[in-house]
Amino acid sequence: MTVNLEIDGEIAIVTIENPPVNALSGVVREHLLALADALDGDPNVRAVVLTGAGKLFVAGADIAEFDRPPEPPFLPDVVARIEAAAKPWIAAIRGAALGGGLEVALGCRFRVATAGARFALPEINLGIIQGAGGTQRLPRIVGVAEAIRIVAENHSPNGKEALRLGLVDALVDEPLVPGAVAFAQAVVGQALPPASRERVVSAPAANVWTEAEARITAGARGAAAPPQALQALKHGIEHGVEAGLALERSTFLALRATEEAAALRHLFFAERAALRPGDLRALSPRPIETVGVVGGGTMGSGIAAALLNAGLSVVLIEQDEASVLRARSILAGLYESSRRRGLMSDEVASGWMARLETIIGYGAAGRCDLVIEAVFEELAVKRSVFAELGRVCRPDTILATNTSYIDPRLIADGLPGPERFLGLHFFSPAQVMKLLEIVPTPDTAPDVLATGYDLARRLGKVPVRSGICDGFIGNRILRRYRAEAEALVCGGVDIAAVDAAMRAFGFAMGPFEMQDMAGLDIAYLYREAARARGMPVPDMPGDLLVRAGRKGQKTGGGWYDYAAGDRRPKTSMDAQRIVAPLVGAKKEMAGEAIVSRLMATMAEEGHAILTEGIALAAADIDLVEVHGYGFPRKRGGPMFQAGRLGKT
Ligand code: T1G
Repeated sequence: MTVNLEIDGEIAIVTIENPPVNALSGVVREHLLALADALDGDPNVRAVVLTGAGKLFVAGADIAEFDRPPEPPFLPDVVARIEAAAKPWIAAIRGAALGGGLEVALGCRFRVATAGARFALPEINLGIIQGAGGTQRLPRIVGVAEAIRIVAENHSPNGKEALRLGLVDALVDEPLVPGAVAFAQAVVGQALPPASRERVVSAPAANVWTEAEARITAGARGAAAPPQALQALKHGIEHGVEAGLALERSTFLALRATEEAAALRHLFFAERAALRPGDLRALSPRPIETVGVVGGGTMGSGIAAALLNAGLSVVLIEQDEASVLRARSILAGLYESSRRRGLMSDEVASGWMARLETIIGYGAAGRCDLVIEAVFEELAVKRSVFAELGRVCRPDTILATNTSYIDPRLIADGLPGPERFLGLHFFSPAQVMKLLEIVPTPDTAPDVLATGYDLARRLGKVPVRSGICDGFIGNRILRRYRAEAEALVCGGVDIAAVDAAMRAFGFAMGPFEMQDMAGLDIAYLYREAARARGMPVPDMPGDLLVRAGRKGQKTGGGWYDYAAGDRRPKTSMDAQRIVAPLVGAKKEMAGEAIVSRLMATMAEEGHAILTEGIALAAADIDLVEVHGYGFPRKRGGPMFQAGRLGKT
C-alpha cells in the first residue's frame, strides 16, 4: 500500500496504489498530505497528475476503518490541502471514482477521465453521508439538481455524462496517464481556475428542494442518510460553503457512529465475502453457457428469467404443450417486468427470447452444462426427474435441485455421478430475490460447488452455503420466528400489535401479514406431515384457521380479512374467534419487547445452526435473512442484532 511519485518533465505523477480498490486509508492520506506539501515546494514541478493504480481511480475512504474512531489526517483536510495547492492538480480517472475518491478529485483543479469511468457518492448505501466535501463541492460544479441525484439518490454518471455535466474537463483515451500529462502540460502557466468550493452556484427554485425532499424521503423508506445528505447540500447553498462543510462533517460523524451504519457496513463486507469463500478461491468453476430448467411453473420460470437476464441460454423442459404455453406466457410477462425494472441491458434484452428454448421431454437436456430442477416439492416426482437427467445428460453436466425442504441426498440417491449434484435454492420471485442458498451433499465435488458460487455471481445473487437440515438456514429460522409470533398471540398479545412492532422495526410486513400473503397452508401441511410421522406437534392458532378454511389472502382471509381484490389486511373478529381456544387473557406488550423477543428467537436458532455447522458464519445467516426473508437491511440481520446486544 503506498502512494507512488514519478516525475515527467515538469509534471509530477502521483499514483495511489492500495489494492484492491485504492481505498483512502490512514497511510494513504498521510502520504498524500506529505506529497502535497513537498510538491508545492518543488520549483521543478509545475503541475500534478493524481491517479489510481489498476482498474480504478479510488473506491473511497477505507470502510474498514469506520468501526474505529476517525484518525488524523482527516480526509477533508487532505482534500483542502490539494485544493489549496499553488500548482494545478489534475485527477486522471479510469474506472470508479467513488465516495472519498470523487471528493479528492473534486479538490483537484481539473479532472480528466476515460469515457467508461464511473462517478458516484454512494455513502448513503453505508448509512452515512459524504464526509469530505462532496455535498458542497459537487453542486458548485454540476449544479444543484444534478448534485442532489448523485449525493442522495445513487445516480452515477459515466465519463461521457460527466463531461456533459462539467464534472470532468476532458475525456482521454488509454493509456490514461500520458493523456493526463499532456493535459497538464497544456494548462501549466495558465491562471488556476477557481477551486470547486469557491465556484458560484445559483440557488434553485424552492420547489426543487420540496420535490427532492419528498422524493428522497419516500425513496429512503426510513433510512436515515439520504434526507440528511440533501439537508447538508441545501444548507451549504443557503448558508455558504463553510456552513455547509461544517454541517456535512458533523452529520457524517454522527451517522458513522450509528447502529444503522454499522449494520450496513457489516452487510457490505459480508456480501463481498460471500462471493469468495476461502475454501473455493483456488478452484476454477466449470464453464456454463446453456442451462436446462425442469418445470416452468412460478419458480422454474423465475429461475429461467434470472438466467436469461444474465445472458445465459436456457432450455426450459416441460411435460406437455399446455405447460410449455403457460411457461412461455409467464416468461413473456417476466421479460416485460424485467425490462421495466431495468434488470437487463439493451444488449441482453435483444437476445433474451432468442436464448430461450422450450421443449417437451428431456431430449435437449444433453446439450446443457447445468440443469436445475424446479418441479413440485415431492420426493418421488423429483427423483423421477433426476432418473431421466441421469440417463440423458453428459457425465460432466451439473445437476441441481431447487428444493426448499427435501433432503437433497434423498433426491440424488442412485444418481450416476453424484459428485455433480447439489442444491441451488432460489427464492420467489427468483428473477428478483438476491438470495441463493447453495446446499452441497457429502458427494458434491469442490469444483461443482465453486460453479454454484460462480453462477450466483453471474446472476447477481448473494450465495450462502447451507448444510442439510430441515428448512436449511432460512426456512428453519422462519419456522421458529413464526412459531414464536404465534406463541405471543397464545400469550394474549394482539395479532396486529405483533405485526405493527415488526413493521416499525423495518420489515415491510409483520409475520402474520406475511403468512397471509404466502399462505397459511404451507406451514400447516408441514406440521400435519410431522404429526402423521407421529411427532408430538401441538395445535397452533394457524392450524385452527386453516381447518376453518382460512389460508390467507387466497381464501379472502387468514389472520386478517381481505376484501375482494384488496390486499390490505383488516382486523378479523372471525379469526380471533377461531383461535380463541388457544389464546390466553389479553396482554399489552411494548413494540420493543415484541421485537427483542422475536429477534432473540431468530438468533437462538441461528446459534444452533452455527453450532451444528449448517451455516459457516453468523454473517451468512444475516445475509439469508436480509436477502431472502425481508429482514430490514438497516438492522443488519438477527445475528448482527444479537451481537450488538452482546449475545454472541
Ligand atoms: N474500503 C475498504 N474496502 C473496500 C472498499 C472500501 N471503500 N471498497 C471495496 N473494498 C474491498 C471489498 O470489501 C473487497 O474485499 C475488495 O475491496 C473488492 O471489492 C469520506 C466516507 C469499488 C465498485 O461505498 O462499490 O468514501 O472481499 O468485491 O466488485 O465521503 O467494491 O476482496 O477482501 O466489491 O470489483 C464510499 C464501495 C466509501 C464504494 C469494486 N465508497 N466499493 O467492486 O470488488 S465511504 C463505496 C464498491 C466514503 C467519504 C466517505 C466496490 C467497487 P475482499 P468488490 P468489485
